[in-house]
Amino acid sequence: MSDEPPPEPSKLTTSKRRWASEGKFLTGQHARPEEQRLPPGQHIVRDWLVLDLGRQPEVSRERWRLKVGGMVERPVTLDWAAFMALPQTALRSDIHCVTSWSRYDNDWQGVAAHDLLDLVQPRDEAAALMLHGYDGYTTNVTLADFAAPGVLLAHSWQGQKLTKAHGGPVRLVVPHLYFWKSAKWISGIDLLGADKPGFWESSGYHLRGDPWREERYS
Ligand SMILES: Nc1nc2c(c(=O)[nH]1)N[C@H]1C(S)=C(S)[C@@H](COP(=O)(O)O)O[C@H]1N2
Ligand SMILES: [Mo]
Repeated sequence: MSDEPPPEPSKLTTSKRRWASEGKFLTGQHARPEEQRLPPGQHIVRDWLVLDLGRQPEVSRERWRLKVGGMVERPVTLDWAAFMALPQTALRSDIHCVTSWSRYDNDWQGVAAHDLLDLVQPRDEAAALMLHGYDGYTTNVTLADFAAPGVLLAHSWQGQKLTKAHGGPVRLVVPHLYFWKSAKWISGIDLLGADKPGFWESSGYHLRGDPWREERYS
């Protein structure tokens, strides 16, 4: 769906592949989000860190498109105006990155994932989604995880437009899973009949990535 070349390995991606094979940051604990806000093995940071494959695509709001297709009744390609014409939602959530940092109380604005699903109407056979970024990144989520409350296609953070470094003009935010699921510079969403691994999930990271169950690695 994206015609960008596949991402080049960087120092960070090489380390992250190694951490998966060594099981780095694993505590072996389980927790429940209702009882424990901070998932096991995480620590709180105040600054919002930048993490990606090392290539930050320049995408203006004018050039940005979101193509949603696959197993849907109504495939769409949204431009900025069409995206902003969808219902707008404000949500506060915490970030949990698999590299062990968490950041509380992020105020997002954008389009709720379930409002996007209402627009495209997934077919009965749809079970999962592949998310694509303008940098060539891919990551998968199940349809149930995408439709969950709190999942947002965000264009703003703390009342400011999302910066390029953090995935602007639009990124996904999936607050109940590790942050690698939250695709930056989102360009495409493909609805699939079965779940399958994206970029990190093919390099030793968990297919689902629930932080409270410490689903860091596969
Ligand atoms: N398109 C794209 N999205 C991405 C990534 C990426 O490399 N490309 N990295 C993921 C990872 S591993 C993390 S931890 C978060 C980091 O988001 P941030 O840089 O805004 O903190 O983005 C996720 N989304
Ligand atoms: Mo990450």
